[in-house]
Amino acid sequence: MRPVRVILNSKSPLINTPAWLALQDHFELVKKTHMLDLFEQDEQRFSRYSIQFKDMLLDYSKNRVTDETLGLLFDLARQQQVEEWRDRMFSGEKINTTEGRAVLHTALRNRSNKPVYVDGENVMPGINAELEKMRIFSEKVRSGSWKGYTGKAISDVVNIGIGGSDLGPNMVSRALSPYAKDHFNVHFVSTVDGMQIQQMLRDLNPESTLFVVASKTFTTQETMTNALTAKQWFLEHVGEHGKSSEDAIRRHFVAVSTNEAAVSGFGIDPENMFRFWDWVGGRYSLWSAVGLASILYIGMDNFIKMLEGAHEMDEHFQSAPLEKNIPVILAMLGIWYGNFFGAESSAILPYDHNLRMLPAYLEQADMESNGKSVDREGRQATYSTGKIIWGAEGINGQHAFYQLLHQGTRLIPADFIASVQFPVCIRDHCNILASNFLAQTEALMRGRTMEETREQLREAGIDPDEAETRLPHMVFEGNQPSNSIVLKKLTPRALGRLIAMYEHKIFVQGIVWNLNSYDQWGVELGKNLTKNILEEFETKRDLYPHDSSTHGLINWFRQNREDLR
Ligand code: G6Q
Repeated sequence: MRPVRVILNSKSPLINTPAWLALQDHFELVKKTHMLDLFEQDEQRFSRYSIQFKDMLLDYSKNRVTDETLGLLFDLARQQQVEEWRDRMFSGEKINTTEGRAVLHTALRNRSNKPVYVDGENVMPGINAELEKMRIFSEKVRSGSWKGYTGKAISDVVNIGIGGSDLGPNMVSRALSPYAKDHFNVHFVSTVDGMQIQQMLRDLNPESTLFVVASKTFTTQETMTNALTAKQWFLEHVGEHGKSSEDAIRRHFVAVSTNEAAVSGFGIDPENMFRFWDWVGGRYSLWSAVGLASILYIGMDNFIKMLEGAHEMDEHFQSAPLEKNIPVILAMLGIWYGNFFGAESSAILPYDHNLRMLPAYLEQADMESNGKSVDREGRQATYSTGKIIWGAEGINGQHAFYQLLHQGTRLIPADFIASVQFPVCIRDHCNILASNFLAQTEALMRGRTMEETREQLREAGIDPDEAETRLPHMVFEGNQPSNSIVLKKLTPRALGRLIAMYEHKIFVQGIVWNLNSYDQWGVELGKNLTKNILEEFETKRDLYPHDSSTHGLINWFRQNREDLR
């Protein structure tokens, strides 16, 4: 018999705490309440359960909550010391205990410039110096005064990175594309599937392409492989022109990293390295030099506006009472559904084409942060933690998966995100998009009763017998919760606020569940086993024991690829 793999001597006490038990009791009383009744009982429900913050409106009235529910949820937040932990994070305390690190992405956008200390050192001068270095560099590139190895200006930036070193700047670049410079493109390479980089390089001119190799560690397998492929491609072209490769690399390769030795080892001049710090987690790094590709695309002034927007949300999060605190409200609603209703997932549904990457970005931000089953003290979490986050551009989803939201058996709370003013408003596109956005949350909440459906079928002239057969299939239970997050316009500032709002929501949930949201040990094991299998492929030998499934799969690759035999 194999030894027990994990020994967790103790269990996290959360579900036996007073605030949790009170919510459990309350849930039993209200779990069947329909939101439509709550709206009918209270004409002020929208104004009482919505908050305007700057240009953003959060309407959380379409949730299965009453004042009592919210009160109990805030009691839980207080019991779990959300405010105390929040202050510890902002002050630079090492709350990422398993890695011994502070969690200070908020310092990167600390536009007040008030000192923030880590190990007795104020981190603000370093942050400001790096911002200044990025401003100077990005202005040179964007103005065309930074020349490539044949004297051409840069027209294309390729960010080579993965995970936190890809999703953030990628999402920001898409979101703020209306602010980009004309005839200036940004591309993102992340997967080690050579298809992606090959297709991209085929369309690029090495004389006017700048590569940003973004990797906190500068050891990530996928990124370093892509960076070497890009370098090789580039040097082949430089060779054709008979230019010095060292000078050419200096003009076309820059690095974003915390690892200077590895950057130099790769052949990138440390002068061309943009730094950040171990207290910036990968999935929280878009505010740091990891944002360089997006800065080159949208310009430093717009990037600073995004930082300002995020800082505004930081200030709101730090100062608003829990009852009026947007990230806290969103977090506690998520806990209500996840831990009491048993909702397993939560959807992110932007009605704004430029926010199409937001679901992918938030999948990482949320699931890598709170996908944990052990609490901060190493005890087993006996309650659900991070929910499955998923989503897509809402209007496309309507024609694909919304059926399940409307009539499926699962409860899936959703965030509907829209902008009121669009950068492009051709003919009636804007009104159609906005109407769909509004109608979907209404339909999810309201549903359609048996009587209403019967009446509609009668009005449509359907034969009564046929109508009775169809009836059960056409009824909508409704009572599906949603938040509407409406931006006046998707500006850099608004985007900054939006992302910071989600970061703090994730933080609050992590605190309530007593997790360390800032480590990610769960990504290690697969990486280690990859090394073993890669070695077996390269040496064409069986070096490590595997289960019969993995062994069989390895052999299937070998049988079907001559070079592996
Ligand atoms: C983020 C994760 C992960 C990380 C990537 C890339 O929080 O740690 O997504 O960003 O693995 O790591 P490097 O930046 O070190 O290449």
